[in-house]
Amino acid sequence: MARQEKLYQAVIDGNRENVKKLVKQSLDQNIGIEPLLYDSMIPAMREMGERFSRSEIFVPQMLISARAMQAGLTILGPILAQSEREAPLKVAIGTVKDDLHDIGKNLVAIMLKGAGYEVIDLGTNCSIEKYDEAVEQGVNIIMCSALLTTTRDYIKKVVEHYNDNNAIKVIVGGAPIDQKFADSVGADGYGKDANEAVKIVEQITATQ
Ligand code: B12
Repeated sequence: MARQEKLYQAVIDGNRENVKKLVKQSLDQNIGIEPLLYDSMIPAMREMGERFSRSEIFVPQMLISARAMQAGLTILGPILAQSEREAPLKVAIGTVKDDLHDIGKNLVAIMLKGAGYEVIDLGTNCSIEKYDEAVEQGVNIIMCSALLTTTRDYIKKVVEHYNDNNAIKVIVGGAPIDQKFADSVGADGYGKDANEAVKIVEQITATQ
């Protein structure tokens, strides 16, 4: 599927209204949600990150694009989250301590809801205590998102915290995380995107 140039540009420009309009238009034209996300909206966020790295833009521009992206997700979310499953299995997801990035986490949460899971969204800046609160509510899959190389090390602490409890599985993801990192900290699973996140949760719940 080709990139929807106008949508891509609207996310880059941080034009919320245009993003919403173009997402609605694309859905009316039966363009699938996944191509919209993976060929247009996510690449636009990646491009913003690259411009930031080259000091061509600064935090406010990244933030404005992020808000436009979130505006698009408010339309796509409810469609993606429709599910038929009757007795949902519970998972908890949060962005780790000191990290405020939440678009990827939100997307993973939406896709999991769509796959029939009950998702406890712990938000951003999640400490171990917050994950523990979810465990107290009966969750046994903890999902950690990290977007900064400085915060991903907190994932190691979360994994170590649950090391002695075989019933709790920790799944990790986010831009600076890969399978090698996940293996090195002893995580139970890794997903490079929201689709893989759902697959790994399905694999783990199938064996529980
Ligand atoms: C938008 C953005 C922001 C926004 C965030 C708004 C928000 N509400 O999220 C704002 C402006 C606040 C921001 C702030 C900062 N940011 Co920023 N930001 C980005 C940007 C451009 C896009 C991130 C994004 O939303 N991508 C789109 C989503 C859909 O992708 P994703 O998050 O990777 O998620 C996917 C997968 O990773 C995976 N996934 C994600 N989580 C999980 C979890 C699990 C369990 C699984 C299985 C999978 C999974 O599935 C998702 C869907 O496919 C990135 C660039 C980039 N390439 O990532 C920089 C980037 C992450 N930011 C960066 C930096 C440096 C910062 C700041 C430190 C800047 C500053 N000087 O203040 C601050 C830090 C604030 C903090 N304490 O968190 C750097 C990080 C560099 C590094 N190596 O650590 C990046 C890479 C930009 C760059 N190239 O330099 N940022």
